[in-house]
Amino acid sequence: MAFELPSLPYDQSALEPYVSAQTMSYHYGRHHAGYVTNLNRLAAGTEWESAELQEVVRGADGAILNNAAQIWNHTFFWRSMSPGGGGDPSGAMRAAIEEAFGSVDEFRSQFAAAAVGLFGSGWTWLVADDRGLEIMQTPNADLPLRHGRRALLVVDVWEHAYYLDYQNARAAYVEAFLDHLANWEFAAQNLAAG
Ligand code: MN3
Repeated sequence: MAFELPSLPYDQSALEPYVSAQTMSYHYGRHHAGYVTNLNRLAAGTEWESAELQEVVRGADGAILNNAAQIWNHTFFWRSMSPGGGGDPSGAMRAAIEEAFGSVDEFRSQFAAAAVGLFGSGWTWLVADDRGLEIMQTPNADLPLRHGRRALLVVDVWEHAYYLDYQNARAAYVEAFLDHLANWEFAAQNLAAG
């Protein structure tokens, strides 16, 4: 069975004005879709051709891994945002953040600094492992699953994620993510699933 592009959890204009429909049309419709096209081409005739995406992400390497990981990462990223999201988490999610970082404000400060400071292309994650919650940086297509950690929330800081809307101002994009987009309900579900 071919790898497929998962549908978006909302309309392409749903995150405006923080992420424009134009950005979504390129980011989802060209970049995310492109990774699916590439993976199907690269995996054809290999041991990965009929594998589940998660198995490919766990076990493959090289270009097959990179494209599979980017499919996984983007699918997780769309779900890490929601219309009317952002602001402070509540309930168990808030308690876990406060335990790990001292306060929600301190978490925001550390997360923003990490996302703004990541050199080049990559992802900034909130992850969980047996030590608790941490902020994790991954370059390019890399992801927490490859490092024994569980993803709770992610922001894509590749330039294609924000350049049409924010140009070089990555800090403004990250601030919009934290203030208006971060899907804390999704993060809480991922926390509870552990
Ligand atoms: Mn991207």
